[in-house]
Amino acid sequence: MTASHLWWRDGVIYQIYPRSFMDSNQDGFGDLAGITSRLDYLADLGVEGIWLSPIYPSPDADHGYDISDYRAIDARYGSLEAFDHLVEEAHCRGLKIIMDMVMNHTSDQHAWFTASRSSRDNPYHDWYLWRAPRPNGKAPNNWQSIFGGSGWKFEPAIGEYYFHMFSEHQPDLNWRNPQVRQSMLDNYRFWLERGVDGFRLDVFNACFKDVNFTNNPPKIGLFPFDMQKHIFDMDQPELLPFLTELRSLLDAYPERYAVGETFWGGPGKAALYSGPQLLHGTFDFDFMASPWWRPGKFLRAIQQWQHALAPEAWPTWVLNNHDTARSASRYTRSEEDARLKVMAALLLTQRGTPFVYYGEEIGMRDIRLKRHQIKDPAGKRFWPFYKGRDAYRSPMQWDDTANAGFSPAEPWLPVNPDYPIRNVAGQKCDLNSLYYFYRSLIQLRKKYAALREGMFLPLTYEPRTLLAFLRQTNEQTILVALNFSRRPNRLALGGDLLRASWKVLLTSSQNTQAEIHNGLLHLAGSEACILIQQ
Ligand code: TEU
Repeated sequence: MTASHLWWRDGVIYQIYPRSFMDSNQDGFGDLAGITSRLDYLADLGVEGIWLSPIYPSPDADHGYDISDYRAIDARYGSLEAFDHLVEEAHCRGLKIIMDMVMNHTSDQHAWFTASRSSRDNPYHDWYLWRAPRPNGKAPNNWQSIFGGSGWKFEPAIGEYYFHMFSEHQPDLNWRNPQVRQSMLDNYRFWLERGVDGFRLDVFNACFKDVNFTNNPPKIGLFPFDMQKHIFDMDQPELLPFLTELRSLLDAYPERYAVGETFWGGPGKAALYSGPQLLHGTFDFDFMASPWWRPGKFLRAIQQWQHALAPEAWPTWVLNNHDTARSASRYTRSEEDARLKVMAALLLTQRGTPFVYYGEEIGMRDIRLKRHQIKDPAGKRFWPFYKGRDAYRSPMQWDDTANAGFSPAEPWLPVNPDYPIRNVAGQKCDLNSLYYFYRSLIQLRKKYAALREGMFLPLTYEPRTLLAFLRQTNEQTILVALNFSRRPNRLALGGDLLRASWKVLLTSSQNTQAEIHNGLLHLAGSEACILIQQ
């Protein structure tokens, strides 16, 4: 790699949900040795970074997002030695490792909280958000838990309530206590010293709360959490200096990276926290949240995100993660992958860092679960109105052997029954597969600077069926044309674009019609086509 190449800026990052990726010790639960055994697959796909959802010890009230020890590995995943081995093997292949850091809350089983809840005099008591009841005995204010109900839980032995923005087993830390900040920075240092290359920061902008615990004002919404303006329980001004401090720590090591999961907000909010002295990147979920198969929605999300970011900030692009229905299930109802190729081309030709969620590259669909199969606490609580997030966390489909080659034992969540026809091994044998399309797109990004750093220039405004744009540097012009319709479509080229001569770099269609006749670029139904000006 050249010195000007930065893995987190120029490469693609792949998210692994570790318990579902690969099981090496035959207990039906994915582990670190399993991930290590599949690094060649990831290197061959062409990604450059791997983000691991939490692998720390956890009682699993929220599947690892409730951490009980920030400096160890949960025994179900392996050990610190297995982790060091994974990092070493990843680095040998030019792959970087990103840890998930949950700072807003810990598990209620964390030693800090056990001490904190033991008595009001304990030195750790102030590490969490404890408040006396109101005179009528009720919760201190109207703040809610996003997992349902009041965010306050009464602790009779203490005579106080503690706050939890997520489940009651995830108490929120008191970020105004300097020892909390220092301990968390020390946790980062621990992993940096172990060779970790970056961090994904879970709901980082919820860390500080209003110092006076002021009630949030009401607003119209569907769920109680949605029926408040979250002015006082997140996004406090004290967050920015902390992010700067964290950035200085990261910058003391070469090429380290931090990407923040902006909680509850659109591009404007996400943009506040990314920049040269802040986080390297933040997520804007409007791109992912576009619920309809409408090119105009995607174009607007792209433009709003670009517009919100300062020129020196670097965007991220996400279509899938462990909290949201898979794009394959959002945009298709069958086993047909044509639309998924259009989405892949959209994701991987943006200016910014694309994130790919495990299985997205083979078009994994959500699984269907019966009530007794639900594992996600949020799903258990809200069934049948909300079935939780298990559906998009099912085991990776490696091949057509038992349990999709994920494990010989019964997996912790069911494998999608479509695995005999949808798996990595099968798609690797088919040059027209979605897998090959992702791989080819990633290769194109590596080869053409315009796709990584070029300007984004839309060619279609208010698009209804066809989204087209240029990616352009001084030396290269690349045209991306995405036909959102199942019918053939045409893009009118004018001026310089018409006079130029174009070569097709990649198309998703076996019946491609990507030819220019009389100023019109012809596309087959659902064709995604990438051309370069010669
Ligand atoms: O997600 C925060 C978040 O926005 C989700 O809780 C979202 O509101 C929810 O999934 C909708 O169903 C992060 C993690 O990605 C998530 O897995 C954790 O549950 C959560 O934080 C708490 O740590």
